[in-house]
Amino acid sequence: MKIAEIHVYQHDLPVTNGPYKMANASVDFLDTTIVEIITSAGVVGYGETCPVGPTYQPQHALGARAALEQLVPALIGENPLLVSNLHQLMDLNLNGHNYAKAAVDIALWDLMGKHFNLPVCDLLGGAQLEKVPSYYATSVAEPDEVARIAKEKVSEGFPRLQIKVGGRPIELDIETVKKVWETIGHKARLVADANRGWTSKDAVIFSNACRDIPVILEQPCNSITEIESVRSRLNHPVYLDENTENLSVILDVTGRGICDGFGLKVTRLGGLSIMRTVREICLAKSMPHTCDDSWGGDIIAAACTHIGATVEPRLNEGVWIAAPYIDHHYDQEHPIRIEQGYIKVSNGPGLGVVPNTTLFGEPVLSFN
Ligand code: 0XW
Ligand code: MG
Repeated sequence: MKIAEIHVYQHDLPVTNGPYKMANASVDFLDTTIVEIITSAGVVGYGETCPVGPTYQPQHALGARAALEQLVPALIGENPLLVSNLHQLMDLNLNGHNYAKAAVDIALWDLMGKHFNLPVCDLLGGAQLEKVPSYYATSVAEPDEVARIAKEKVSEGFPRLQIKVGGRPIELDIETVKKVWETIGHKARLVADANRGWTSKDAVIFSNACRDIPVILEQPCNSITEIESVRSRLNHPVYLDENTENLSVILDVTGRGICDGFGLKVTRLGGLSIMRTVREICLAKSMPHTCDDSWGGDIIAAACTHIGATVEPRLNEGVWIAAPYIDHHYDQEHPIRIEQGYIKVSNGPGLGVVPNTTLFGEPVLSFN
């Protein structure tokens, strides 16, 4: 079996009830990129990568498609089952750009699952759960509004809430998290995600003001150096998200004990192959982590759910997907959605999602 064709599609995902606001980004619609790999045996695999706008992290949608144009031709004619070899080949054709390579990687895992008639979670080591816990992430908003949404989401069954903070006076962030805690208490686990938006001074002020609230601080400041310098002055656990750019960063920060866990993004790290390695490192170091992406439709949601299902439950911080903010699914029969705070793991072959490609129009890039 050989890779016979690769097509790249562009698709817009409007944000329902948008904009979605974070400390460093406000988005009304997301530009997603879908990779379709077709083999000589007629097996088809799908991957996706969808940075949440151009300012959340250095990765952006136009960059993903430019990188794919550079690296995809080298894959034609290769054996799609040799995923590690194909990563080496991609690296020989383009340095970095893990988030673009991730879309290829995810498509290869989907294809492998279909070829062997197994769900991707089985190929990744086996699901530990039938339903994966999800979490709800609020937009940066007024304290009363965030507390109202938090109450609603807890009553829907979400076991964890991520409260977006940052990009405004720290007093408002303190008030927001206090109001949420007064409203929901221990009914859900709490995270305050500043998305790099706090100065180290803000982080210390927040942590002192909210000393008695059990909340994780996700990516409080911009750089690892800032977080490192402030960590001993914080009363709360710290998770890294945006700084986890690649495997070397994960090895460095776990080795030096810079953080207590991670908010991981499958595509930023380079796909399911690298996530599997990161999962093992986190297991060895007892580091809790999520298996998310920054945005994307059913393909990326399925990929996150499959890897999320394989995480030891004690370390599983959940799988965030964008479904609550998206008005359509790629696969009407097998949509990936959250029900009472949890996502069912598909047991169909591959990712378990068969996208209706007519939604995406003509490919923007095609190679054969
Ligand atoms: C909540 N998320 C997983 C989705 C948003 O795109 C940002 C992200 C995060 O944790 O930073
Ligand atoms: Mg985050």
